[in-house]
Amino acid sequence: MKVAVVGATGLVGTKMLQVLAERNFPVTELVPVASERSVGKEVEFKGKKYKVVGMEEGIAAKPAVAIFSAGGSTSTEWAPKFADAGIYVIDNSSAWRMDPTKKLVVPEVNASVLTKEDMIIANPNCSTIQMVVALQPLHQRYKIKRVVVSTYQSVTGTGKKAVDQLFNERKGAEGEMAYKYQIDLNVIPQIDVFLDNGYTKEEMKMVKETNKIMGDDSIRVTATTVRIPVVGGHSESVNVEFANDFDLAEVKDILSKAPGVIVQDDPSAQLYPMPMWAHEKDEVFVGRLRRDETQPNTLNMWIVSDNLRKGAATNAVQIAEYLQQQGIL
Ligand code: A2P
Ligand code: 11C
Repeated sequence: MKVAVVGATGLVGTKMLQVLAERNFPVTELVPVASERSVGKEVEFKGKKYKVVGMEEGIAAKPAVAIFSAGGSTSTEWAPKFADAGIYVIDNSSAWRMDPTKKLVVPEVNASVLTKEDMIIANPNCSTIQMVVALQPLHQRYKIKRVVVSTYQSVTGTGKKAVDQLFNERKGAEGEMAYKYQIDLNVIPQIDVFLDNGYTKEEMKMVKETNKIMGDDSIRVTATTVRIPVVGGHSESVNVEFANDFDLAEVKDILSKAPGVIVQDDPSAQLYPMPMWAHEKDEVFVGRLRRDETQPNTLNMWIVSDNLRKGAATNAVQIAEYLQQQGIL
């Protein structure tokens, strides 16, 4: 299958190429697409070099599917043009996520909503993806009423410029600032811009996207999203109130059987998920499972995942795999 990766020179795009190769997605020809600045540059895929092309040429190449990670404005402008040419688009930007005519998909949770009519499919935000993968199996059993989440997010979520800022600061070197403030030896309680309600855009993405993916607007979500000087993955402290009571051993059992989840939870061995271990893995790691003793039917948990993989590239490739399994691609 001919596959285009739009934004192939970026941090997520590069990860897309890696994940497509690792998972042996049946790519017969790769079409790497980026901005005019990168046209003619080469990217490597499965030991072969491919020349980067521009948007028009990407469409003219007629790939079966195009996986976009080139920012919201690029997706807004170009995804419909690819779709009009009969190319399925899996879009990692926030451009189409809340559009009621587009599906927002985490395969472990709601792949079944997809049909062959869905030419533009939205890939959710990284911090939402890892949370819903862990919440969905518990929601099915105990019904979630309310979620309170605080995140500890990797600088890789911002892009290469932020990774450079962190390591420049660590070396004491001058460089461009991705954030308004120093990130090394600091914690920044702001991800993306502030909205009128005093929350950041990232926080409201976690609220709205969770309801849409889980198909249940009755789940109340409140979020505080925070940038920390870490690479490798996002971590989340999640407090979940259920309608029904739960048994902690059963919670562990449900999560350990849930698709895409690995339970790492053994206080006696000081075992819990950490970004250091989640880095370069495709799964969502869950631990620190314990009852919230301040109110009934409430669980505390700690969720970690590689934001560039399950939070972006892996989830997008899994959507493509699903389309292929269904004979849509
Ligand atoms: P380029 O490398 O040519 O700028 P990141 O999120 O790591 O910054 O990567 C963004 C990706 O999106 C890059 O591959 C970038 O290409 C691509 N991109 C940015 N703007 C455009 C655009 N207007 N058209 C096509 N690709 C774009
Ligand atoms: C971050 N979650 O960690 C952001 C990055 O909507 O896809 C991804 C933004 C998005 O900064």
